[in-house]
Parts: sequence; C-alpha cells; structure tokens
Amino acid sequence: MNTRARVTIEGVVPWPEEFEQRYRKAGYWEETSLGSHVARQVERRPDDIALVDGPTRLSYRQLWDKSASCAQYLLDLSIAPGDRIVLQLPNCWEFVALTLACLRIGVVPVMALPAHRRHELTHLASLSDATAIVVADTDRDTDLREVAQQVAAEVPSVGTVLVHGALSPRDTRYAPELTLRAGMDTTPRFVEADYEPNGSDVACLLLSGGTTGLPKLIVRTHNDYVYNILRCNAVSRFDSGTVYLGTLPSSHNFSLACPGILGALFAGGRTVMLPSPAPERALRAIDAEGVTVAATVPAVAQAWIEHQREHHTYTGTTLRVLQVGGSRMPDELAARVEPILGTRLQQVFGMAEGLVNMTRLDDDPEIIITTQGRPVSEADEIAVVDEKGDPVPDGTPGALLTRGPYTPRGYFRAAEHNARAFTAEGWYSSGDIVIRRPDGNLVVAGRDKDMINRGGEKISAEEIENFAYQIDGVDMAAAVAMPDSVLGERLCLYISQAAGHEVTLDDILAVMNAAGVARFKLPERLVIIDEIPTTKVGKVDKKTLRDDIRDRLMNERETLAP
Ligand code: AMP
Ligand code: DBH
Repeated sequence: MNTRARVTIEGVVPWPEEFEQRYRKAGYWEETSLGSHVARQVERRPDDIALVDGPTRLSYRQLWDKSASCAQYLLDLSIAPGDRIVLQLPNCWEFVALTLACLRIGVVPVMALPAHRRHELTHLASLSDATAIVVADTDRDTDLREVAQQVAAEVPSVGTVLVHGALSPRDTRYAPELTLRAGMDTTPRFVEADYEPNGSDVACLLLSGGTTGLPKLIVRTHNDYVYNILRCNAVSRFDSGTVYLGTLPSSHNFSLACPGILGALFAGGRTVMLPSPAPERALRAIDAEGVTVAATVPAVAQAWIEHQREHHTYTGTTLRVLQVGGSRMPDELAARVEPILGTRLQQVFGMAEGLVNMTRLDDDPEIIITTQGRPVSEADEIAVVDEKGDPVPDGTPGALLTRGPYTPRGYFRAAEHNARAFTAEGWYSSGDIVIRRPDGNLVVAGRDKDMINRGGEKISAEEIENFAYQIDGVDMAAAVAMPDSVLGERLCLYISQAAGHEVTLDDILAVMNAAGVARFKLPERLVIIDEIPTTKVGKVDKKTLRDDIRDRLMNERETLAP
C-alpha cells in the first residue's frame, strides 16, 4: 500500500475524466505500481533467477536488493520522486536494477537509445528538464562521459552524471561524475510505502520514432504501462517458465514492456541479456540458457535464419516463440521462420505511443505469416480512415487511428504537435497505412508519416533535411527511404544545389557529425538533381523521389549483373 500523494509533472496530457473512470471501472487500470508486480514475484520466488547477464546471474531477491540500493543512491543524490533522469545504458543487469529503482521511488527514467549521441541526449535532457544523465563509459569509439559532460554543459538542470564503468580520466567537468556501481552497494534506508507511486503517476518517458525533427517524449503512467504489460503477457503467454532473450535495446518499448523484460519479471520468468543480436552468439545463448522467447526486428530475424541455415548453430529445442516487430516483416521472410528456426513466429506491430498488435500463438499460419496481428486488448479502439477522416471498409488501405487505456492522449510538452497527431476526440494518428481484414487482423501497407524505418530504427526526414540546409549551396533537400534487402529501408538524401556549388555526401556527414548525431541517422546515399519535384500544392513530392531511387537501384543492379 502506498502512502504517497500524487506527483504531478507539468506538460503531461491526461485522459479525459470520463475515460479514466471507464478504465478504472472496467479494471483496466488497477491502481498499482509497476514495482509492486515485481515485488510480488520477489516474495513468491526469491531464489529463482530473474536476470542473466554474462556470468552474472541475479535471483529475484538479489535483483530487488540491488534496485533498492540503487534507489537509495538516487535519493542520496537528492534525485526526488517526479525528477527525470536520462537513462542511456547498453543491455546489462544494471539497466534493469536502475530502471526498477526509478520505478520504485517515482523517479522518471527517460529511455534514451544506446545509439544516441550529444544531439539527441541534449534534446532529451532539455525537453524533460532532467536532473541527471546515466551513461556507459564508452561505446566503441565514443567516450560517452565526454558526451554526457557536453549535455550537462548545455542543459542547466543536469546536475549529475552517473557512469556505468570507469570514471573519465579528465577533471574539467560541468557536472560531478559518479560511478553507478557505488549505487549498487548503498544500504537502503528508505521506506518503500513512503515512495511507492500511485497508478496515475508518471512511470517513464519513452521515445517516439518521431516524424518531426527530434524525438518526442511519450508519458507512460503506472496504470497504463501495467495494463500494457499484463495484456502482452496474456497474449504472448509469459509465465514463470519463460526465459526471454533481450537483444534489442532494453529501453525500447518492444523489449521493455511488450512483454519484454518487465513482462518476464511480472510473470516470474527470466531474462537473458545480450549486448547485441549478432547471430552466432544469440543462437548459442538460446541453447545454453534454454531461451523460450526471443524478440527481434525483421533484419535480425533474417540474419538468424541465414546463419542457422548455413551453420546449424543451435538446436532451438526450447525456443517456443520468436517475436518480430519494429518494421514490416516481408511475408517471404515470415514464412521461413518456422521451417528454419523451428519456432513459432509472433508478429508484433507496436508503438511506444501505446497500441500493441500481435498475432496470436494459435493463429492459422496464414495469419501469422501475412498479418501484423490485432490489438492485445478488447479496449483498444481502432479506426481506419481516408484523407477526410471517414472510415474505409475492411480490406481497403487507410490511416490508422487508435485510442485506448494504454495509448496516452498527447506527447509530453508538445502542444503544437499534439494538435496534429491527435484528433479532437483524442485518437492518436500513428501515420501508418493499414488494411484491416474482416477477421480484425491488421496488415501494415505503408505509411503517411515522413519517416524512414531503417530496420526498426526510426529516422525523421525533417531532422535530416534541417542538417542539409545548414550547408552552403543546398537549395532544397528531401530525405527519403531507399529499399534495402536487409534493413527494409535505408536513408537516401536528395538535394538540389545553387549554381556554382558542389555539395558532397561528406559535407552532409561533416555537419551531422559535428552536431553529434546518432550514427544510424547518417544518410547512406546522396543524389543531386536539378530540381526537387513538388506536388500541386507545393510540397516536396516524396513519392516521385522514392520511385526515382528505386529505379536507380534497379538500373544499377542490371548494369552490374553479368
Ligand atoms: P515508435 O513510435 O518509435 O514506437 O515506432 C512505432 C512505429 O514503428 C509504428 O507506428 C510503425 O510505423 C512501426 N512499426 C512497428 N512495428 C511494426 C511492424 N510490425 N510492421 C510495420 N511497422 C511497424
Ligand atoms: O517499433 C516500435 O516502436 C515497436 C515495435 C514493436 C514497439 O514500440 C512495440 C512493439 O511495442
């Protein structure tokens, strides 16, 4: 039982009162905290293994104790309930301990992605007024402590840098740098009930893939996220026998809560954390740890399938389900999962904004292979509409609108964008073009948002174009998706240039690298044309450009063919 008053954060869009009441009455919102669901399992099975990270195996009790230490550490640093901290860690047990710590005392983690750099982290810290930032020491060739210090220099609210790994050798610092490890051994003194969040308190801020510039923040409350996880657990049949392989970034909604790591913890199961989804290691881990469910994006599923076909790396006797989501899985690829990996496929079409669709484990193969499933909750409202907002008949492509008990009504501190992304009746417009079949399953048929989905990593076209416009001589810029057999899409930048200029891809990369942009957003091809085509109303005609790059790639392939 919690004893704490509600913590409110300015900039959160609530559900209308009428809906809140409806969701409570129907029992969708149970007024529990995320931590309490884990606490239940700690009591029930203290000695069962909750988390495996390399040689580290933590029982439920050990993980819970680590997270209590970590929570105390945050409190000792004067990080208080309602405060935001930017959390950027690789897949490791400390990510889970720290996330649970936050959830237990109402500190709000902002779930940054490991690929983010100065540009994104500064934005996230500033938009959320974060009081701290948590990073690993290094990531390949990047010193993230340095990046965190730059964030602290630019964002006055950031008072602490917590480092997972070694502290930086430098001593010019904008914010004190402390080691996360010290937090794992702090003796907890706080009283759980004094801090336990209420159901309607903010649990975490997730990142939207974003269509307009930098990522938007999505507020997830304890009530809505608990429900999200419980529904996903039910549909994916997570239980105490589940061994979940997390290879995607843990901070992503898919691997965190659909059902993901939190789902496994809610169910009393186990999570095996890997730092990367590289096929050799992932497939070996499945056998070695008796993994029953793994989650990936289509590009990774494809790599696993190819690796298994060539090397027969694993027996896969324990693997019951392979969840695939994040970007559209081609039907031909979907059809190869079961024959080659020997496990059932579950397609997941979700969004950090809420709505999660899944194929059911006992669906006919035709549904599993050709659709992206249906909502996980009976309370999810779905509408498929034409340009005027009128519903289209089943079988006809249209824009997806959704509302429901775990789909918030607005982004965090983004009033202007909210007016466009949400209808007056509170429906979220995801920007996906879908076909609803008469059986209720959705097929993702395209998108009407200006985003490039690079193997599940989302890139906002506008953000890339803004960088291009910083270069002298760029007249007009248009970022579009180019088809790719592995990632589905890659980023191609079209520009037209002013007379006398010769812009190169290196110029673009230099500007983006100087700004500290995540690598996955760097354009992989530059096409210079005389004039960027526009539509009748004067907007950039991206369809023509997408067709153009498709033709170019096709012609190049033909020229290269023997
Ligand atoms: P985000 O807002 O970053 O969580 O990204 C969610 C978006 O990812 C969705 O709106 C879709 O555009 C895309 N997406 C997620 N899963 C799938 C899927 N299975 N098939 C196609 N697109 C997907
Ligand atoms: O792409 C996504 O954001 C996504 C994919 C699958 C997601 O948020 C989810 C499942 O929950």
